Amino acid sequence: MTGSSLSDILFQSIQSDLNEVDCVVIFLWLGGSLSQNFHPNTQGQAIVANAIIAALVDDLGYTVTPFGNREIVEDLVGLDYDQIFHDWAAGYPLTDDSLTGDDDRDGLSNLLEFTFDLDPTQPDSPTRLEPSLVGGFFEFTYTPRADHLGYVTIHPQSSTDAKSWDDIDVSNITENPNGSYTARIAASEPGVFGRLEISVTE
Ligand SMILES: [Ca+2]
Ligand SMILES: [Ca+2]
Repeated sequence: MTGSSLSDILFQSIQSDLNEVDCVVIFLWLGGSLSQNFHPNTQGQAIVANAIIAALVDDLGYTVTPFGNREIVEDLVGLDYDQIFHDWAAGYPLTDDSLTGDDDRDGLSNLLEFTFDLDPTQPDSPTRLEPSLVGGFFEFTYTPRADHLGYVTIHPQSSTDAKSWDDIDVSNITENPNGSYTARIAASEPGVFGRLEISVTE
């Protein structure tokens, strides 16, 4: 880039109208001539682009969709986003090595076995959240495998009817020193339900 600094270009872009800004930001960072010195096809550049997009959305109210994790890894970096799961599954003689496979028929999908560091070939007791009542809150503790947490997202949820579920607020989720997590649900009549929703982080 010569003649203009990046901040100058962004500043000028922000003075433009919405559509121009959308186009200029993507063009600038992800493959246009102005980005040639920025090695655009890297995960780092995508993350920087996301930071810029987030600023435009948060501060200026623009409608721009950030890159998803899978989009960054597969489309921009050219790697298999699911590689960490495939590597884990390859360590076992699985007939069905998909996320939903359950070779040992213990009711826990391979994704759950992966998340909680279980053996997908040995039946485990389906993990039950055993709550305790502490100060007007039901608490339950779970222990995911730490190095698998980037690939999976765990949402502790609560419900009053076991049909409609809400994410438990982060203020009621504590990471413990041993790597476990404790979620709390305010006790109420006639009762409450708790569960963990596990999904691949996209
Ligand atoms: Ca299983
Ligand atoms: Ca198992």
